[in-house]
Amino acid sequence: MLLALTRHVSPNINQCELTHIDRQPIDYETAHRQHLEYEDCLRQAGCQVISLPPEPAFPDSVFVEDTALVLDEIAVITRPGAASRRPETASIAEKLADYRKLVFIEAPAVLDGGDVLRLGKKLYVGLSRRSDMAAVAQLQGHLSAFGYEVQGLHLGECLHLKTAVTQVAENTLLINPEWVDPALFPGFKCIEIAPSEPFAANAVLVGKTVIHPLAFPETRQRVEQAGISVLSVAAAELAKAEGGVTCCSLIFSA
Ligand code: CIR
Repeated sequence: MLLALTRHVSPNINQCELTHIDRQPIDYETAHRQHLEYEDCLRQAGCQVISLPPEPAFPDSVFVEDTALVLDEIAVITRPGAASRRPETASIAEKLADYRKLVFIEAPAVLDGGDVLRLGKKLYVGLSRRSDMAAVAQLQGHLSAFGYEVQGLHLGECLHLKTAVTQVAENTLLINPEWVDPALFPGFKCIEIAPSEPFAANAVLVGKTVIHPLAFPETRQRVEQAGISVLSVAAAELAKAEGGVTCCSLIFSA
C-alpha cells in the first residue's frame, strides 16, 4: 500500500518564506480548496492519504516534503535550511515513527527534502540555499549500510533540486535545463519543460501516474507525448508560496 502524508494549509500561509519570487497575497480559502483537490489526485493515483491537521504557528507547514526523506528502510528527519521551518519536523517525526526507524540530520548541517531526488539507490542532493555538503555527508553516513549513494550537485537560481528536475517514469526525468544540467543524470531520458513554463519540472510520480500543475499545459503535452499519463491539478495558490506539487506530500509504502 502507498501512503501519502499531507498537512492542511496553515491559515498563516501569507507569512511563508520566499526566496526567488515576490510576495503576492495568498487566498487561504483557495489554497485550502486546491490542496483538497491535490489530496484527491493522490487518492486517484492510488495513495491512501493521511492528512494531518494544520499547524497555524508554522506558515510553511503544508510543505511536508521538506521535513523528511522516507525510504523503504528508514526515514531521515531533516533540519530545514530556513530557521522558521525547523519546528515543523517534530510532528512529522512523531507520525513517521509509526512506520519507520528514524534518524536525524544534526546541526550545523541543513537539508530540505525538496532538495533530495531519489533515483533507485542513488540520492542526488541539490546544494541550494537550504541544503549543504555537511548534510550530504550525514546522509551518506546513515544510508550507505542500505546501499545508497549520495551525491551533492550544484543548482541554478531555483529554490530546490526538485524545482528543477523530477522523475516522471522509470527511466524518464522532467527537467528545466536552465537550472540543472541533464548530463548529470546519465542513463535517463530527459523531457525538457516548455521554455515558457520554467516551474513545470516539479511533478509527483505515483505508480505510473504523474500529478502536475494545471498551469503548465505545454509541458503536460510533452510528458503525454512520451506515453506518460498525467493528472493535472490546480496548484496556483500555493505556487505563490513557492511551493510545487512534490512539496505537499511524503509518499512511501507501508
Ligand atoms: C519555503 O520557502 O520553504 C516555502 N515557502 C516553499 C517550500 C516548497 N517546498 C518544496 O519545494 N519542497
